[in-house]
Amino acid sequence: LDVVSFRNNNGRKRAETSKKPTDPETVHSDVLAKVEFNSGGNRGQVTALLAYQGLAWNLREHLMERMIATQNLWREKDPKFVYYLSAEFLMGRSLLNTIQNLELYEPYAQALKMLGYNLETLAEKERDASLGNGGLGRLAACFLDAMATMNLPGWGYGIRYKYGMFKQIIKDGEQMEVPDVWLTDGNPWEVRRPDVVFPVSFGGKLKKTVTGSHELVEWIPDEQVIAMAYDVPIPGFNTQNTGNLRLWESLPVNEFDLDAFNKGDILSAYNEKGRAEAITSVLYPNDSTPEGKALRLKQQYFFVSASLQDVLARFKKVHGNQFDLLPEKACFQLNDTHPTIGIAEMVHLLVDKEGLDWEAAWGITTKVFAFTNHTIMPEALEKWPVKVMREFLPRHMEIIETIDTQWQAFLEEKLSEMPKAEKQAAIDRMAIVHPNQWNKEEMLVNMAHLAVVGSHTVNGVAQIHSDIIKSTIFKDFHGVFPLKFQNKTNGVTPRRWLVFSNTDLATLITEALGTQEWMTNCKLLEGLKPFAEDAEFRKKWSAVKRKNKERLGAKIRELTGDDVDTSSMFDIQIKRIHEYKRQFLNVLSVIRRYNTIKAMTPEERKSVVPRVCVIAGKAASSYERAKDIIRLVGAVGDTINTDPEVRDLLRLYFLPDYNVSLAEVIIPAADLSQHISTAGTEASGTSNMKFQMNGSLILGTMDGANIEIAEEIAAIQGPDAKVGDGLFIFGVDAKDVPKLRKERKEFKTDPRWDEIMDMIKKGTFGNDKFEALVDSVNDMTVGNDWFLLANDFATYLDVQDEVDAMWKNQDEWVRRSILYTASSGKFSSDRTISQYAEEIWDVQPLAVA
Ligand code: CBF
Repeated sequence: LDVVSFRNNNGRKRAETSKKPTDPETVHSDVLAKVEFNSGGNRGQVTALLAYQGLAWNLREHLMERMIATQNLWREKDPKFVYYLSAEFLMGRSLLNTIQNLELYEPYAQALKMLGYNLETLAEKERDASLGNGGLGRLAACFLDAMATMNLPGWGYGIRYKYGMFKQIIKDGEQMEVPDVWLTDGNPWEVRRPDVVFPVSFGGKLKKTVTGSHELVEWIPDEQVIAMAYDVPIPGFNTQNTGNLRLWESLPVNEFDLDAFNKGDILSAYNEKGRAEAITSVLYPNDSTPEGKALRLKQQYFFVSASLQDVLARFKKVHGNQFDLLPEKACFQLNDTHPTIGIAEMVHLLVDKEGLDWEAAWGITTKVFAFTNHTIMPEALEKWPVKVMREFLPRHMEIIETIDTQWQAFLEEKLSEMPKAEKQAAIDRMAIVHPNQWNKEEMLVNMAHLAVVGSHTVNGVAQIHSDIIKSTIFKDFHGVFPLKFQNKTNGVTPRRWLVFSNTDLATLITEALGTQEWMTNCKLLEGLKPFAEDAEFRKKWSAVKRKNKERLGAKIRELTGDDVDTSSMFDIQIKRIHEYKRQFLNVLSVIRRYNTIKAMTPEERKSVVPRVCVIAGKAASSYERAKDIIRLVGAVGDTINTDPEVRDLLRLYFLPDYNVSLAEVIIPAADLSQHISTAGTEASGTSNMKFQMNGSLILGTMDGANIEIAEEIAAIQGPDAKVGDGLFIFGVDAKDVPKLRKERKEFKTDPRWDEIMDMIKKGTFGNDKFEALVDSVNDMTVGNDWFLLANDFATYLDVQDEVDAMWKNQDEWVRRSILYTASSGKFSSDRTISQYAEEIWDVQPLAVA
């Protein structure tokens, strides 16, 4: 690669390829060449789709060039790598992200103009790569961005789902799920790698041969598929380094059964192809809800097996069979329990394929895996029936049983001081294979327990969450291995979530700070603090917000047909629909607001703060209660938005098909954002961080990362500020939740609550009475209203009043908004990743010079 150096805007020395296309004419002719040669398109009639594809193919070439340079350097220096194993990568769109990461906006925008297109409009042609459900998948995408930007040797490994997260359509108020056919027009951002293929096996039986004291186990599978790699280059910002996301597609060993076809059995001729391709067909659309399908286990094993084989193949090219060096060269981060079968696969590969003895293999395995837990929702902690595991992965089931036996023997010794019964109870609680608590006949493999036992580090994703896992789901394990447990508070990439999606705010920040260095060193945002006191600056800050609100207003018009007043407060709650996230509570307060306005005289109404409330998010397809909530939002919205007495003061919209691209429009436009989960239930949350960066005030509970956001906002205000100052905080404390749940029967509901429940039950909103939803929070039995909506209702209404009062003081509101952005530096994924790199992975940056 022909490399030259130059100085960029920040005055820092940086390397650049000589091929960087900085003049629009070159870009224009390169794109036209792509249109012609890659797709046979006509230069004279470049359709929008072809223009987008031509541009993307052209950019991919630059990315590949950089990626190859990065890989060559890493191959030469042989540093330690991290492999981020994740069943989900919620990437969103790539076009603008790539152009802006490569700092090529001007030449590309101009080249497109020459083709008759506007870059932003064209960018909307791209379908989101929605290979994830929500927070966990988006976190993985932010981490890849940070790893590339920080020059860290590392790859992501996942699944190339043919159908990603379903498209949500709202029909007659109901969520309908439509397949996400994101690959129909091809995916110009990936490179198919028919040269990178591995076999992945399932089922069959074990053949054992004993020689002396050594038992050789041979797995004779009865099903095999081929994993083929697709590489997706990941641009870093302000660096040559380009990372890689390797996604696997499942293919049949034999495409077509000619025999069956010749016998006239045409459908059977495709059987093997159909079975193989099914493995990577669909992303399971569940977030923090259970999914026990065997196909999901096959998906998990499929991508993990291919990834480990791939890493070991590269390792062996350099180090032969010196596997004791593996921990110095590789760390595998398990993104939740989904890739945990990798622990058994590593033992299988080392023992059965490479001939290591068990002790050596197990020693290496426990030094290369690290595990992140992302939720304490018990139903999301995966447990596979032994029967299913044995059927599909007989050798792995046996390996897991051996791990469990040795683990329990270790515990016997470790806990030998304990009274016998107590010790046995502790061992049973920590067992990897244990009976199903609801059906003692059935044995389950507890994947979280396997992950804790097989990993050198276990981390939660926000301080409160990391503390909670140590005292709840992993309490016993923490007692045994206190040093294994860490916290790594999540972070989000400031490039996608501020610099590129809120370009006007980014420009204003750069002007104020006199440098764009904050884009890779977010702590510098603190320099905005004095500007919060500057009336001129506040005016500019508000003008940016207003422009972003107009952009969202146009989106609302496009999606609902309604115009909204952009001087109203934009009050937003966007996230997966789940009972613990309490969108229902939000709707209840909107109904309360509606009732209050209705009861006012026209004169009184003049003092009401106008609000446009927006809720968006998808419900898991089988989660009825969550779907009820969507219907209720729609029904209440229909009533309010068409009521002439109220519609100028209050609106409620459910925006369909929430995804990364929609979030990029919504977040910069928010005045207020709601993060109102029951304390102790949201592991971290990451949209709260994105809203904070974009200067949206936060209404929330002391839960997940809200707490650390509150700490940062307090810190920037000075030593006299208390945690919570500057935010709108309400709700019970996490530590009181168990007790309050037990006292549910004695709880006296607020009369305003009762009034609203009666309204819903009477059918005030549409034709529906939402019985099941209302019952889920009202029937005063222990265990009902599990997420304590009734308990938090009154303080929630009080804090909403505080929000209104603060809005009336716009100077103070905008001042706070600036302080939010100024204090958001901690929540850059660069900070999170540097902590993972130093404290878990032991991986050092290595940049292309
Ligand atoms: O850690 C990333 C996110 O993961 C979840 O979305 C998850 O799927 N378990 C959690 O619910 C979020 O709190 C968390 O921020």
